[in-house]
Amino acid sequence: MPQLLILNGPNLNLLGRREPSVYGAQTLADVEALCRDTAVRLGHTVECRQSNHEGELIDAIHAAAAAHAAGTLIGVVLNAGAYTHSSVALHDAIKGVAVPVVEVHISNVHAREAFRHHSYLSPVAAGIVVGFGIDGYRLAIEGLARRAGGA
Ligand code: CA2
Repeated sequence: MPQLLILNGPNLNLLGRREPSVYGAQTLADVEALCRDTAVRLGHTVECRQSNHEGELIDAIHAAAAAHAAGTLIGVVLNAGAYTHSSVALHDAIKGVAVPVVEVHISNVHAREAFRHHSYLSPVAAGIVVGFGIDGYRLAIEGLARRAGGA
């Protein structure tokens, strides 16, 4: 497995196609290109995945944890989309493993509807980046690289 896993959750495949005033005009492909460029600049390899299914996100975190335990993966950048606000299962998955997971949100969830203010993931995340647009993914990757001692 590559050294960084970028994991995007439900509906993030729709980025750039609707609600540009909230999420910007850039697509998921643009997000993934930004992540690849950032990782390469820092000397890391990266895998980008997107799933609309909670169980697939959990499986990906388990696989990342195994790679981290084997010393090949430094961390996960996770935008869990709306599962952020609902998923005890994702909370448990992250809590149960040692791999650092950085929670990212493109929008400032705290400036939006009240139901977006609570995150089940924040208490078990290694760090949180919120409201910087897609640049938040770059910041999260830089944070993980620095945490791993490589940048
Ligand atoms: O701000 C973020 O990154 C979010 O994680 C995006 C989620 C939302 O449920 C979270 O509260 C905050 C939504 C995913 C993207 O949904 C789209 C829907 C239509 C068009 C474009 C994106």
